[in-house]
Amino acid sequence: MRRFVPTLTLAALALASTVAVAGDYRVGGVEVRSPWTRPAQAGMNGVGYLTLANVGTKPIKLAAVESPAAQSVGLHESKMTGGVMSMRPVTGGLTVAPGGKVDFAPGGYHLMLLGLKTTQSVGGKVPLTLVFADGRRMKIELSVEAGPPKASGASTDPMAGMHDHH
Ligand SMILES: [Cu+2]
Repeated sequence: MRRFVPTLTLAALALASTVAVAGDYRVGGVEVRSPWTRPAQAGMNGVGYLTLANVGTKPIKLAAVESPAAQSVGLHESKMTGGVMSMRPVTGGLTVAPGGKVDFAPGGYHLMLLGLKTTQSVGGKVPLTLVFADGRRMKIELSVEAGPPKASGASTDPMAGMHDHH
């Protein structure tokens, strides 16, 4: 039995190295960082944010997003045009080049959770499946937060300042 010990140790190390930070996900060349969403009532729409990074050697293309917690999930992009914020669906998927990343963040790309089936409260989790063009499916969870989980100097979120006292 003694010869199995090194194998187990290596397996444990390999497992540890794939988990960068709590709440982050990595499958193959795809890394999802800081997935989060805001509190919202059942029946309302929710908004999901995360960073999608390509740490592999081939382009990845996010084709669709599914969630058992919503009627449907859309890929949206917010744009400021003439002082008015509007959003539109992203059609044809979203491609991330090797070494690149796309930030889903307030004021830009976001996941629109249409018709929430249950109320999202702070501290809760919202399950989500990212579906890639090559058929790969990646299950993640958005953590329900009152504001962006990481302080960022150049936040475009008008609500961000209201949560600074946390
Ligand atoms: Cu939207």
